[in-house]
Amino acid sequence: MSLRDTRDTRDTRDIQGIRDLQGIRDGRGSTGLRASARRHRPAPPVRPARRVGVGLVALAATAAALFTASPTVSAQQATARQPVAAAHADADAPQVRPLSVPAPPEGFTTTWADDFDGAAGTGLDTKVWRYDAGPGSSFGTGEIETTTTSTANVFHDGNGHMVLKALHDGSDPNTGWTSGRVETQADGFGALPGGVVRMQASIQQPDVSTANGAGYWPAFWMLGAPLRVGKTWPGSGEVDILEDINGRSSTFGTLHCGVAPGGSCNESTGVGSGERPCAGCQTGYHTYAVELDRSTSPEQIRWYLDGTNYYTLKADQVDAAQWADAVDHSFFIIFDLAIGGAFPAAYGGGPNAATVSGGQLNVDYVAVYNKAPAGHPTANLAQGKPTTASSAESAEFPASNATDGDITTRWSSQFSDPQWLQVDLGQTHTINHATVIWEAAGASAYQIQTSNDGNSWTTVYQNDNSPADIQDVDVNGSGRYVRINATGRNSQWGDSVYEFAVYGS
Ligand SMILES: [Ca+2]
Repeated sequence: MSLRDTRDTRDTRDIQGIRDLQGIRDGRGSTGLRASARRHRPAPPVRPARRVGVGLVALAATAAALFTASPTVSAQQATARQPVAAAHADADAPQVRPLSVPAPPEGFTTTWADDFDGAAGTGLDTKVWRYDAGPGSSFGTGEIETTTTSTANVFHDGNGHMVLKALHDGSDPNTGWTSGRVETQADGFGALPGGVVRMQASIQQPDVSTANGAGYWPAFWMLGAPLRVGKTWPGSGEVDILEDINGRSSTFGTLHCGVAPGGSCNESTGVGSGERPCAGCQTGYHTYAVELDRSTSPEQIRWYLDGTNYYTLKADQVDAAQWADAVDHSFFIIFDLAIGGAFPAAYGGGPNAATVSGGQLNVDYVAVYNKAPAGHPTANLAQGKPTTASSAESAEFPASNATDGDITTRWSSQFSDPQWLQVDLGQTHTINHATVIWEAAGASAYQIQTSNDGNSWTTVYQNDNSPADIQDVDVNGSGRYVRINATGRNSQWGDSVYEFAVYGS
């Protein structure tokens, strides 16, 4: 396990969310609303970088996956995933030592993963994970637990799993619950135009039944990164990869988009698979995944259980603009174990006297895999090259983070215009393609420019209306130096770039 100590911590803009509570349950059982509730919390102070690293598999070189064409996958890699799912499906041995994060599916490369290999009883690495702690009532979903940072509720089990544990105190089933909710600090997980991204986790749902699990609501899901800079839910997008309620041995896959209520995603229900059987999912580990596929026309989202594609949603099933706003950008990943709320209630459940304390959402690993667009160039001339910038928000967000090949680290400028990020390629190159993975806090207007001397610049690409955080463009130029020259921002924050890749010869 390589330890990543360069992972950036989200800073003062930790929670820019909305607390607008659109938690109205509709008649047929909303799976939704979860996102409507980004809690307002006091902004934490900026912290110096901490070197904490438990359980993180940082597949270094991996962000290259975003930018490189499909690799040739060996037969060994292609088959490596199957034994993992099989092992986890063993209902008699749910606590078996997990295997490593699976090799990527054929044609994909691993972008990021965490296998939760921390010591027993330890909490999560807060440079990687953000605790979304506070009263569940603030999420707008009607849930009643309080999520905490306590290792009683969120911990590594020492056997390769992250555990979110719901605990009940007292005799009233409708009060006294604590549990866990965590989300990735990084929010740059997405697909290039023409590419595919797959989010996958191996999970054992809480080992409860319909007899003793009323009110339980585990979830593995993701929210559009624009939510973190003030875009509103559900327009900013939510993809629910796993939800279950009341110990029903089921899974639900859902997209939320557009406006609430109503809109083309039928909010606040969302559009999705509805209830699907998930046999053994309370007693063993199963693999839940979603693929956002931007290589097809129309684009698709596909949901998978143990490798089987059980539901597909196509972009033309919803409004085109609402799809683009919800899907065509980066995301961050969330795990939570709620108690009570609109979704369990819609299926006739809510915590009652028979609801047991101590149910656990166990996560073996979570991984993000990317497939590059067909024909995408592979040799990133900028990676690892000397990179400088006009400014940095702090020492935690240096210019070099934008060319380190790690999709979870980013450069961020001071909160003013203009700003630039410059790479010295070492010698003159012909440059014909560039990729910029902005954070949701990105430029609203920028140019890509080349130079032979680092002083006199030629614009080879210009975007004066750049709301998208994932940009992948052809350019035509040459030079030893290449830079992003940002002249306007799309948020109050700085210009923030996870990765800047340059291709040519
Ligand atoms: Ca980076």
